[in-house]
Amino acid sequence: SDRAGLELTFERALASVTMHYQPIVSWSKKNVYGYEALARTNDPSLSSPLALIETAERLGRLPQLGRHLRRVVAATLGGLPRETNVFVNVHPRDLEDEDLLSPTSPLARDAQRIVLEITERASIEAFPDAPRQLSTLRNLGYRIAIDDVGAGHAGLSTFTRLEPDVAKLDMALIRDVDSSTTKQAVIRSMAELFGQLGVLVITEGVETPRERDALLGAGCDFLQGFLFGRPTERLQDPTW
Ligand code: G
Ligand code: MN
Repeated sequence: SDRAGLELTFERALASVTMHYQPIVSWSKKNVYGYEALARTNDPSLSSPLALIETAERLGRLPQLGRHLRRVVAATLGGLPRETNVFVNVHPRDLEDEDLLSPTSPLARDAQRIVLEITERASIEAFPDAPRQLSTLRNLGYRIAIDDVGAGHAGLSTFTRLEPDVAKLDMALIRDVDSSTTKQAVIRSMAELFGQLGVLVITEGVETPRERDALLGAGCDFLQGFLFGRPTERLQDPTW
């Protein structure tokens, strides 16, 4: 059947997943604050992480996908410098998975260096237990980031409700920020607000020196994007 075929494709894609790591830098310190783990498959029919997630959703296998990805991260952590933070994407629905919430899961022993990124694109408001689950994760030592801020449901209520440690500003806000005084003003006020709340701000998708300079001018310091390094399987030093 179609379903059996899809199951097979999904299993094959899952088995081919590798983790790639992209640096997040502090410009002022000229060091790597952390790496974001990004899944890649070399399966032609399910090559993008998004296609993999959509298929997992259709098959009701989202928990299996999340568990597998976190296992691959845990298995590759040893290749990263000890002192760096590792950013791991989790689907809001993963917050319901006992494997993630467990103190004996593969990632838990390294929780102190793990920042779990929860996307704001899928409304986290639809997950009423999220605050309780996030506090369980915090008690295990993880930190929490809200991903793609400014792209989706980015309500400020998300921040008062979830009290994350980190906000990752979406690359749509960053793109051509150097030629938009509006974007600069929005980012400057977000950087100020989050600074006052004690939330660390990371800007994603920085591609050009002009974007970088505009972000620095708007009060940002933690930067991620192709300008500093692409996601790669073998760690590379960032380009400054
Ligand atoms: O949703 P999330 O923010 O986790 O998505 C990160 C994605 O953005 C990754 O697939 C990564 O390859 C991509 N990415 C990272 N840096 C850049 C960049 O500078 N430009 C573009 N276009 N994409 C980037
Ligand atoms: Mn992310």
